[in-house]
Amino acid sequence: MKDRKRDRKALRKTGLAAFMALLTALVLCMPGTVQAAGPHVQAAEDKAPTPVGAHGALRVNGPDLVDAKGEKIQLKGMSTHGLSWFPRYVDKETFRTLRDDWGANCVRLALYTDEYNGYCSGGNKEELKNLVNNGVSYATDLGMYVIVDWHVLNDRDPNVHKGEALAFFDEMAEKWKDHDNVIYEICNEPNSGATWEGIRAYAGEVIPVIRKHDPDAVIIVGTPTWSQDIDQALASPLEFDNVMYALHFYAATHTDWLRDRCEKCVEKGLPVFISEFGMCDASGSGANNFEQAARWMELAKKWNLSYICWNLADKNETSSVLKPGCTKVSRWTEEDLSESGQWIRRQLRGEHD
Ligand code: IDC
Repeated sequence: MKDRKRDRKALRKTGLAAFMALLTALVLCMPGTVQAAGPHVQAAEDKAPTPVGAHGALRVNGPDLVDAKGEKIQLKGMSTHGLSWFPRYVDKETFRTLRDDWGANCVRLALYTDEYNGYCSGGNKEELKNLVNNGVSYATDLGMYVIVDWHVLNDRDPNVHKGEALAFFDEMAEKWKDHDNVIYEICNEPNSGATWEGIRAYAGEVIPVIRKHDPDAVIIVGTPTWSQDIDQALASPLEFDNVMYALHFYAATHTDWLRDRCEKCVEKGLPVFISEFGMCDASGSGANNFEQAARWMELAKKWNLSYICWNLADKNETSSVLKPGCTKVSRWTEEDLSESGQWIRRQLRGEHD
């Protein structure tokens, strides 16, 4: 599979190089066009590579996420809010602004399973799948990594909607199997009594369904207690390659004790992915605690942990990065951003370092 992808990629590259050479030769042979052609060809070469263009297919190596060259890579970006409630941010220009102005290399598409109008609770499945598919296409066009997030929350235990999860991931993985940029997150936050044993059993069924189509896709697995109990995953990890375990934090709620757990697990070799976090408390609202958030970011930097911020919407809650009532879906100014939005944009741009 990997070889097939590589061959295809090499072929594309060779084809493109040959085409560019031919084009350059043709243009240079045309009298009077040399002056005009020079800077144009130069400009095309100068164009910065996209994140996926630069890093290619990712895989998990020990605790690290690494790129096609085997070098460590940190994914950083934004999660959408629930796709059925805020579909308008599934927009190519939204993602472009996140990439070019915010410095994000990844977006996460949050597909709630059991909330109001969730995928398994009355939502329009075809419309929701279209949103996910469009999101993946836009991210692909822009050379960004994209996480397809099966957003278990109200359902508590991913086994509740396991049948639908199997059908969904079967369809997604078949559709996107040739894409190097798609990451599957198979259960956002098991909680309230959902055990690691149960999650393990669920993962043991869902992962093979994805791997049947895409043997080397990176897969993120949620952990008990709203994706905080990564120590349970360390005690009994899954027997699959290219798997990472989700750790979620909300900085005003989860402080030293969860950072300590995180560090201990990573030190022992557990691949951890912060696929959701907020600077406020676990309700998604309340006051932001930027001091605690900054400590989390230090930890992420130290261990090269990928992180995705919750949430890209203009909902009237602290964790939304746009001010309530902001109608723009892209090219936001500082005034369009909430306090959270201003902070995370600076963080992603590296301005806090
Ligand atoms: C919250 C949203 C809120 C929505 C609620 C639905 O911010 O607008 O009404 O979900 O139950 C999580 C979850 C994430 C939560 C978020 C804040 O993954 O879905 O979003 N949170 O509560 N885990 C910890 C916090």
